[in-house]
Amino acid sequence: MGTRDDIGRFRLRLIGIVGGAVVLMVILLLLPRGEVPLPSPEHRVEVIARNLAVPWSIDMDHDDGIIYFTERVGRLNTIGRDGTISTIYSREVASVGEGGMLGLALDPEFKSNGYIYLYYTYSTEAGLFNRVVRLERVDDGNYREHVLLDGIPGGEVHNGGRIKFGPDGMLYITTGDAGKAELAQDVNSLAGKILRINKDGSIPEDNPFSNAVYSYGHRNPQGLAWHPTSKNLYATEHGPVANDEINLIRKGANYGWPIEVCSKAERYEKSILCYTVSIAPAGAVFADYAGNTSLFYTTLRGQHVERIIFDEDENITRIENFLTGLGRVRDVYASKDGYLYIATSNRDGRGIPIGDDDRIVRVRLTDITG
Ligand SMILES: [Ca+2]
Repeated sequence: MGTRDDIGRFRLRLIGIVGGAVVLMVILLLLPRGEVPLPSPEHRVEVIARNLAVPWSIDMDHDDGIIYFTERVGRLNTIGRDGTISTIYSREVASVGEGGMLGLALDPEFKSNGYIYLYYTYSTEAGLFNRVVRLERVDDGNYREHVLLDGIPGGEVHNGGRIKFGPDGMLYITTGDAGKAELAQDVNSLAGKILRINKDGSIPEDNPFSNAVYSYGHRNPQGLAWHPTSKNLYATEHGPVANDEINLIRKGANYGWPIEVCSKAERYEKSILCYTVSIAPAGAVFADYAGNTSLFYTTLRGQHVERIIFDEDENITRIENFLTGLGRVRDVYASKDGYLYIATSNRDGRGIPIGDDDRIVRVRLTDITG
């Protein structure tokens, strides 16, 4: 920071941003009030929630079609089948920097137990931390928190925050290095890891380090997805400046941070995809599209949804971009009835919110045309 070149670049960037904002405002002024441009019309994007405060995770109860999503400020909401949005739970969180109410997962047996899992940042005198809790419905209709995993190092940046149930029925959790890069290499720290716990919070017997750690050497992973056939786990990860990674996650493996990025050295897991121009990949999901099993993931800096098409041996055959025009996008969810649900992230402090940002939109997979 601080060299003349940096300042020059910063000014150029600023001119670019301001110029872009002016063009955008002119476009907005030409539109009917309240309307915001959507991605190119052939995608048939439908806005299902608007004026949100950084929606971070989406999940769905497939039995009744109700969508659940978090807002980073500390709210858990539902979208009913009639489109009604309700806040069903809220709590104080440390919504500072990249922290706040982040991950969300419904129990695999949600229909019978109604359990909802959350990952959020909180503040104590000792600093910022993250924890994973299970919400249980109590008699008066409110929710009670049952803490499953606590004391995950937090920070103003790099809180990870994605939680998802794997095909093994266990809960996987991405954590960031909390701004303390060296913690990622310490297998006794919960920072900079992909964690795995049983759904009651206990440690699975076959975890590699007798604690919650499943893989290590991560900087700030924010997306998890399992291949539907092989059950292989893939994760997205934000790199420093560039070097964002898509990784195939193996139990006990070291992904290199902060010693290596996009690991060129033998002793670290090599990313399956390394971005030398940063896209900041976040939420991820597998879905079938045009006859191919594909890994979809949102990109914050890239401002689109990206898709990797694999062959039968899970080698990458093609990479495609979709859905530019929404701004920053944080999470993507694939419903069983063939839609992708996508949450924007333009009010996260790094975007340029317009109109009714943030939004959750959906697009039918068959309507995505490239
Ligand atoms: Ca790495």
